[in-house]
Amino acid sequence: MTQTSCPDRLFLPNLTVLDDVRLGAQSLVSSAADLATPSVRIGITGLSRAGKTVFLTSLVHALLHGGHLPALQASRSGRLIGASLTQQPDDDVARFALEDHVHDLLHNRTWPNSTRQISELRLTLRFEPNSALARTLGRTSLHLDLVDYPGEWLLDLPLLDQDYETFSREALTRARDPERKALAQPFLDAMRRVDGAKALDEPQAARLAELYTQYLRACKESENALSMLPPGRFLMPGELEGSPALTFVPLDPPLNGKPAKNSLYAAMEHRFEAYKRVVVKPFFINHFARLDRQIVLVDTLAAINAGPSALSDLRDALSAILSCFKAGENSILSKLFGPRIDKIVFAATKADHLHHTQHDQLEAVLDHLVNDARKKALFSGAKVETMAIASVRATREASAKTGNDTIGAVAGVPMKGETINGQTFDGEREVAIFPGDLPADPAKLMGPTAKTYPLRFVRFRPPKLDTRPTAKPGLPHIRLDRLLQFLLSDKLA
Ligand SMILES: Nc1nc2c(ncn2[C@@H]2O[C@H](COP(=O)(O)OP(=O)(O)OP(=O)(O)O)[C@@H](O)[C@H]2O)c(=O)[nH]1
Ligand SMILES: [Mg+2]
Repeated sequence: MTQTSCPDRLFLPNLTVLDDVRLGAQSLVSSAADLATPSVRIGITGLSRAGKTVFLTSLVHALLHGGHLPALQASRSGRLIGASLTQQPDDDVARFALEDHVHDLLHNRTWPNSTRQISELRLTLRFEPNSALARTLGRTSLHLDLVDYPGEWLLDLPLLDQDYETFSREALTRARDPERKALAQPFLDAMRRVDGAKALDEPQAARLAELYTQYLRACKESENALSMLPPGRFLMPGELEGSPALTFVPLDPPLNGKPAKNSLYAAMEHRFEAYKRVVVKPFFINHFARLDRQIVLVDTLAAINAGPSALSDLRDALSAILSCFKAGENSILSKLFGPRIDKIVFAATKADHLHHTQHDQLEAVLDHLVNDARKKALFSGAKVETMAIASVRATREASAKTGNDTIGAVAGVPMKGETINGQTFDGEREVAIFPGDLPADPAKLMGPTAKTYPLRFVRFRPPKLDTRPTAKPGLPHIRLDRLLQFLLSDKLA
């Protein structure tokens, strides 16, 4: 595990003074509510398929059902008395479908589908405080507010700080990158055939948007597992399915100065600004600007497996996203005028795909990935920790002898249809897999001389639970308790 603290600095995306006042007012309201039962709003941040929904399900399930959490001091010492689901703070947000996800994991042994809309859950913990002051004040409960959303939408947050010209330049540079060019070609060809200075032609704009969406989808599905794919609603539109808000694309700036108001370029610029104002900003203000603590889940293994370009793409995406959050130590003033995120955990998810002897290397790769953001001081004095976790441990460890050496393997039931070395699995049979070794130096995975370290990697089914009365309750996991200890120990003191 690696701990860091960064120099003090405040980061805000492009919000107006009015937005800040609104946020300050929201903070005042929650500060007043704090006097009764304090609440911690925890952001579960992660790109699509990073493991947010599984994480949230497993975490809440463990706290509700007295799961095995020995590294969480309050749980180990018996001070954590219980947990219950209580009325969520926002009436206009769907409730997280906890029961459905638990049922799928436990009884069907299937993973949840990709998340299509935002949802929320409030979990109230009851505990016996350590400190005499907390006991005197009767501080014996803590609300945890947790939000789940489609990972693609996260990629929209960096747009808040961009104008249309910057968005277009960056998006088109990426589209022309050798890694992406073949996938972007139909869109780039169509774009070359239009003149942004000419009058808007609605079917033409719709066709361009369709080609642009197809390009983003192809990047997501490609073996390169690319991450930087804004605008997020193009891939996961939610309630905006078919809406004109999604009919804009990046365009090269017109050669002859500012185009006329009725031009294609001006229309695209207008729609981009509308998308930011109507879609991205409310999402940010309502769900992210009020976060107290943050868990950033990263599917590091998928990116390692896809190779150096996927890793550098992921690093850029993380850096861009993290620059949108306010981080730093909370003071009374900052609490009144918009609280900052004072603790961030970076977690490499799905660590159960590797033998535990490889977990340090996995953490080192994640550490390397977020180093860029750290150098830019994006964490601003917040306490930061990096760890390798599995929200639901789908494997057990095994070892195999090769000559005089013993190698660490993992055993589990690969999902139906998964293949490895030409062998296709039926979703029932357990197999042991030696996933391969990660390099001791993560720099070998990224940078100009980097190479791909392919792992033998299959998706495992969720585990079959031990139903004997002596079995530990809850879903098996790796370091979920350590993560909670880092995140909540002070709140449960
Ligand atoms: N073995 C293992 N697989 C996991 C774990 N967590 C997630 N997965 C796998 O990763 C996939 C994605 O997990 P989700 O929790 O749905 O990811 P998400 O971040 O919510 O994705 P979106 O909803 O698309 O944004 C799952 O379908 C599983 O295949 C884990 O702890 N162990
Ligand atoms: Mg999800």
